[in-house]
Amino acid sequence: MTKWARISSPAYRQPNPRMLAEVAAGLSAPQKELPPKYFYDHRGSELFEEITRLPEYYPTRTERALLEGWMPTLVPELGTRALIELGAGSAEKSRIILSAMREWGNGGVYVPIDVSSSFLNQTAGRLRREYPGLRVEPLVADITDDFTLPHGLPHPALYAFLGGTIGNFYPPAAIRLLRRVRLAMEPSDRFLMGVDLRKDIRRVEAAYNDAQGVTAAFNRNMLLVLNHELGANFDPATFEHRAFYETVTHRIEMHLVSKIDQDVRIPGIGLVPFVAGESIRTEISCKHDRGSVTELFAAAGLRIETWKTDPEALFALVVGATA
Ligand code: SAH
Ligand code: AVI
Repeated sequence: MTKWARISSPAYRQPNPRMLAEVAAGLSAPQKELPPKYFYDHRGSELFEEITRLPEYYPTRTERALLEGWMPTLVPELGTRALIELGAGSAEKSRIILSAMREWGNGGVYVPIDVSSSFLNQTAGRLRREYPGLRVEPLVADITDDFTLPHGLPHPALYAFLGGTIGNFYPPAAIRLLRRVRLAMEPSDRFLMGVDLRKDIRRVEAAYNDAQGVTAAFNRNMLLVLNHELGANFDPATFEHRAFYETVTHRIEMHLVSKIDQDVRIPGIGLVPFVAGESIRTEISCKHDRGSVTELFAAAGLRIETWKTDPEALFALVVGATA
């Protein structure tokens, strides 16, 4: 088996119509663009986990330290009885909150929400074994859509959106998402969000251009997802990983740059032409400060209740309440 054995995989049957429409629209734009949620099949989720352990990728370990220092007091203070987490992934850091809930003496409910279905179910299975008193109710959903939470969730609930994933949404989409959380919240509920902060550009760029090439593999994985899900014939080896900081918009942009002139075939869409040097933008990762988070929250009907950063101000954990 070659490294890119999934090229032109015949495994796809009925393409997801929404995915087909999003890919068709994104690849016909002047700047080709694909939604970052398509990184995350099972392999993409595993690659993201590898990224979190890279020496260059500071966000995860910084956020973990903040959670470890704060959750044992915050959870009893809030009286958290349910944790609802957007884009939960492996829930590795969520365990810090769940352990604090257990310590506090309440088994509680955990609702991890994610698009990466098999990875989410694996996470849920592990958590059920690790926390026998916890009700785990995984939800496979796109958090940019309306989704229905399980009935009878106890309050106060804590809605969590960790990892800085809010940065992967353009501000209007981020506001729509926060507004949806706000509408679901009761007055006693709180929203806990992790945000990657603006800092020395070299530090940020290094986090998205790691020496081992894991981020490059994560980026190219999106093409394998398209091959598998839509029967496309992308050859990932002909695309180069590029990630750079955009100073005006305060964001990392990740691109896949075609090394050659080529036409890629996607059933249901047709031939997608690339000239050498042309790119697909696969992700933005917006970096924030307290002012930009205040604006996002205000537009969504939320207010910052507490703002905590690490000593180097690399990353922030913010608690939001209904305004
Ligand atoms: N919260 C974890 C994982 C972050 S990676 C952490 O902090 O380490 C981003 C996660 O969000 C992935 O698990 C991905 O599958 C999920 N995700 C990305 N876009 C999504 C969307 N539109 N809807 C639901 N989940 C999404
Ligand atoms: C999930 N998200 C917050 C990550 C980020 O840093 O924007 C995804 C990622 N992309 C490249 N490396 C990590």
